[in-house]
Amino acid sequence: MPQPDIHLFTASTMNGWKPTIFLEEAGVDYDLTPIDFSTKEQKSDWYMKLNPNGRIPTIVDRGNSDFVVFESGAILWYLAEKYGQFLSANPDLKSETLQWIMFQMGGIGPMMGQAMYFQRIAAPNGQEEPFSIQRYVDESRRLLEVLNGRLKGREFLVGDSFSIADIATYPWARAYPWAKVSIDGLDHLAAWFERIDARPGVQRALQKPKPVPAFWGDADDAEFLKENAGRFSSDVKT
Ligand SMILES: N[C@@H](CCC(=O)N[C@@H](CS)C(=O)NCC(=O)O)C(=O)O
Repeated sequence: MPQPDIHLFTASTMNGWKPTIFLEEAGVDYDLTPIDFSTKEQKSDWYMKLNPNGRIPTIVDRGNSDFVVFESGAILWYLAEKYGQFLSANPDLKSETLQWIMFQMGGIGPMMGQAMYFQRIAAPNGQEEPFSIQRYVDESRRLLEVLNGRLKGREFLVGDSFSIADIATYPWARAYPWAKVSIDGLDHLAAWFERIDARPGVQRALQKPKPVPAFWGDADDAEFLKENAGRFSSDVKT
């Protein structure tokens, strides 16, 4: 049996699930190697040769001379071009898709990531920073309001079909309970969550390498809370 083209290195986090969602939704065969944060595998010499940033995700394309792609937005773009899925060929729609990906990569991800860090890692370790928490929760809420406005009268972020803009944005925005950001009154956003939650490819992806119900507010997982807060003692951020 030939090996699949795509070898994905990832973990169960918001950035980590983006390529997994693409590959499951596209129905593409791939190998997945889980990266273990507890042993700081993402900072190991072998991994940092693939990803100089020492973070997940990364892909290696065996079908393209082992070409390596890091940065989750660039990975989605690469996969969309390779497989001709989830990115319109129409130049304007393509530009809109990339605009919403940039909005996620520069806004939703970093701001919600900091809201999570200060509440889920710093605070349980005695570094309670109300000003920082307020700043990042407020900015995250503002960004979710932008998404809500965009989704008014639309099923998806761009055009009339599921795209890599939805894939990039969903794991972060959907983790609003973990970031403790309210979505009260954001009905278009809530309806979009329901639509994406229901997709079988998304559901399969969120099980890999392992499910984390605490992100979606489904479970009060004391063991996970403790393990997550333990990241304070290292330089692992999200
Ligand atoms: N901009 C990068 C961010 C990647 C990132 O921050 N990944 C986190 C998981 S969501 C990570 O690997 N954290 C481990 C660490 O900080 O060492 C991307 O989008 O790929």
